[in-house]
Amino acid sequence: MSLLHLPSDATADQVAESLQTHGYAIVDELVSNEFMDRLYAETAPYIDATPYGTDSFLGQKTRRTGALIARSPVARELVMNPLAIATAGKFLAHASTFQLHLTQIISVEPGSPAQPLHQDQLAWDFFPFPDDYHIQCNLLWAMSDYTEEMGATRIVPNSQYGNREKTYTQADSLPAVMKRGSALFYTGKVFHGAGANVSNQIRRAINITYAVGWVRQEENQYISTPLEIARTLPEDLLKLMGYQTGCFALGYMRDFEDPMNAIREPAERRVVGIELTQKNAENDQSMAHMVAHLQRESL
Ligand SMILES: O=C(O)CCC(=O)C(=O)O
Ligand SMILES: [Fe+2]
Repeated sequence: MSLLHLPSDATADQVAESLQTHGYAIVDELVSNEFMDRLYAETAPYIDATPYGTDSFLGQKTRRTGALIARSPVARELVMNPLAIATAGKFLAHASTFQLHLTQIISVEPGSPAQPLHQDQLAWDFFPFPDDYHIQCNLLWAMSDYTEEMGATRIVPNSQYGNREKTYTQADSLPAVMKRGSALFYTGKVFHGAGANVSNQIRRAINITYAVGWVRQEENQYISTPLEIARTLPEDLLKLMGYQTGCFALGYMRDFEDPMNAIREPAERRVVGIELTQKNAENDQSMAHMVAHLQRESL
């Protein structure tokens, strides 16, 4: 048995459907080798300088290199990949907004044992999110080929619902074998983990994850990306990094201002508030969500 694959022209609907049903989707060769060459060229000095993990979860022969918005313009392109963004938008549409949760190159080096199987959503202090509330849409983009021997990420198919009492072993999991440039999409609920690397090559992936806008981000984007760099970035990327309210009022600055004011002081300060919310509802998903809620509650 092997995991399901979708072709590179798969639609966001297909990927979101597979996430909903199976907890994962592998999209083959979504970006080119040449793209991954450029990503590696930009990030190699940081990867080389990254220490190994300090425990068996992070991997004592695994390097995790972050701050990729600040460090790599090519990584920014991947964060904004149209299929990733459209899928996250659909899959997390029950929330007012979604945001970037982390950017991390994971280099699993030869001799690295398998990572314990886990659900990524446990990062929020082990809170038992209900089965029908998805909190994350995650991607691991293969920067090297992904073979079982090299430590391809292992997925426990269909493990995302009704599993509170269950424990899984490596034998329940299957390797996400894929070519360089392919993307493994997976939910915050599905059990998975890096495989053991029994080869003599490095297994490398870039983990880019998105979460609903009301939770704390795992990688602190405001500290990881210095303001001088943030000021050079496009607005859609900045919003995704957290320079927008996560839902009504969450994340405002100073006197109820839009956090984008920290990046670009506009002639007229943008503020957040219900009236403004109603005015902006047509072009802003977060605002539209809030207005619908206010109407339901007749506030
Ligand atoms: O590197 C991998 O294959 C998976 C890593 C992972 O699941 C994690 O660090 O949470
Ligand atoms: Fe994980």
